[in-house]
Amino acid sequence: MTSTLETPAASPDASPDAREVRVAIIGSGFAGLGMAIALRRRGETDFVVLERAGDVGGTWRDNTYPGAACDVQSNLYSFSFAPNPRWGRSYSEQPEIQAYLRATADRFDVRRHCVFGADVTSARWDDAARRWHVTTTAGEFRARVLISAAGALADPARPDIPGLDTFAGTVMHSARWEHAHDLSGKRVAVIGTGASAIQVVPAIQPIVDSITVYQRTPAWVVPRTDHPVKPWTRRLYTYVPGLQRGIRAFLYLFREFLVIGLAKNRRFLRPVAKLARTHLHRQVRDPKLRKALTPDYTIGCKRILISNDYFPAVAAPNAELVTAGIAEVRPHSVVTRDGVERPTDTIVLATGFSVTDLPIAKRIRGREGRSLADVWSDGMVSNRSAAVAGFPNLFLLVGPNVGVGHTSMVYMIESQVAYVDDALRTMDAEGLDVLETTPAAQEAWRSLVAEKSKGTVWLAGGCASWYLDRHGHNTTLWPDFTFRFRRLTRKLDRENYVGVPAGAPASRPEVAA
Ligand code: N01
Repeated sequence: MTSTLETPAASPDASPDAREVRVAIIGSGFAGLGMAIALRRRGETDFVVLERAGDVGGTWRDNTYPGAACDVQSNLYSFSFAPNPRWGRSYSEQPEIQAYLRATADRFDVRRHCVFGADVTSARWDDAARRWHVTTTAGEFRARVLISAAGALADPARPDIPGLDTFAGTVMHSARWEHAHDLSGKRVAVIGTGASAIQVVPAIQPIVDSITVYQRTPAWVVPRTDHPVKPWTRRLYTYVPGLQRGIRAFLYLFREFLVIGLAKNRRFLRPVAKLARTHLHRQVRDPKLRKALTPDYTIGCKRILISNDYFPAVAAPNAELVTAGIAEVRPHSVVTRDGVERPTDTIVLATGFSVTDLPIAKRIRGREGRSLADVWSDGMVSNRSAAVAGFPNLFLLVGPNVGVGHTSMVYMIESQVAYVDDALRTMDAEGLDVLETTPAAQEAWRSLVAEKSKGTVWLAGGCASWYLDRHGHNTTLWPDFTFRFRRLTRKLDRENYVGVPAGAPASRPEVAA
């Protein structure tokens, strides 16, 4: 991105030491790296990636719990422009995905743009200077454009269980695993039965003294068709890259069929539910345990999980599934609502992430000092999941309504990166200082998402999930085929933005009626 624009005067409170950049990207997970690579690939070098940790990788860097792996096939769960013919398994484990992200960052030479240890504590739009002032734990930055790629699965959610803080043993969240803590011989409580829990439980059950799984809602689980990739297949992928691309396309289409059941007509989910019921029936003999593990909501309402070893681990002699609900935690035990107290040495919180109340939203302040969290107090809204009225020159990756449960999030990220990149190129081409979406566009996108969400399994499937906010609205998932999202975000919808040319007086989008 080249620019001939004059740099406006700094506002009085701007730090003279702040580093000036065209673009600041928050986060270096799949989204932040994808954006950084897109900029590099077209020759842009005036940008930073602000990363709070010491390495790239985002959620794949942080989630190192035993058993951490992807439940989307490796051939699909990777950047389209950076296929990896050397995947070791059909479904990759965390270390391999993290190694892939590190290698991809190096290959496209974006690591030099990363500022590690830079936790963004505040980002504030300065209307006079037409800049974002970004304060981080590694210094201050002034950026024309701010791109938040902080992710939805970034900040662990700690459950509000009475007495949890009084526990004398170790409490760790699945996303902040303490590897130095030896679990062998310990009495371990695992709270939660989501995607993380069903990977942790079978990985630690063989080594612990006892494992108690505290289940609030049972999950639908289908078989995992994981296997090592044979060396000759890897050679084929290397020498015939079209083959891997073909398999990727097949996997993409195959998974997209699920959307018919999830979002269009729930009847099409029946075969999937039958598969899951048969899987449970085969793996769990005890009728009481089987009943406790049987969901009472429509499959797909929560993420469909895949595992071959979760049910056997829960049915193991040293395991217990507890459904009574946790009343309180005491210094050496967990007490359930039925009054039973179970002595406990370690508590694993597999309780997910803050998704509908993204912590980064409290730190980003747009016009008039309002934070994204304030603006989103009645639910996250955006235009095309990427821009918010009142927040000029801010773009969001992995923000509202881009989540997918049935396929690779990387596909959605690449759609978003292309859209934001088009916005940046439009600013260049038109010599714009400011680009801001309109409230009307935001309202239109909200209505479109609400309309598409009607009757979907996420709203009508009879479960409570983190896909819905506290008002019961779907503000996290894209409720349609992912290729439709790509079509709608292929190019910047310029008509839905107000642009302010360099040197022109400010103008702001009309407030929607
Ligand atoms: O978190 P979750 P997760 N008392 O929110 C329970 C991705 N992911 O870390 O269902 C008792 O899904 C809660 O119960 P309930 C993927 O996108 C991907 O497992 O709300 N229980 C639930 O069982 C996934 O969707 C992979 O009734 C409490 C669990 O904790 C996302 O991460 C692997 C509780 C939380 O489940 C999050 O998954 C792993 C309380 N107070 C994760 N609070 C891949 O393979 C919460 N729970 C790609």
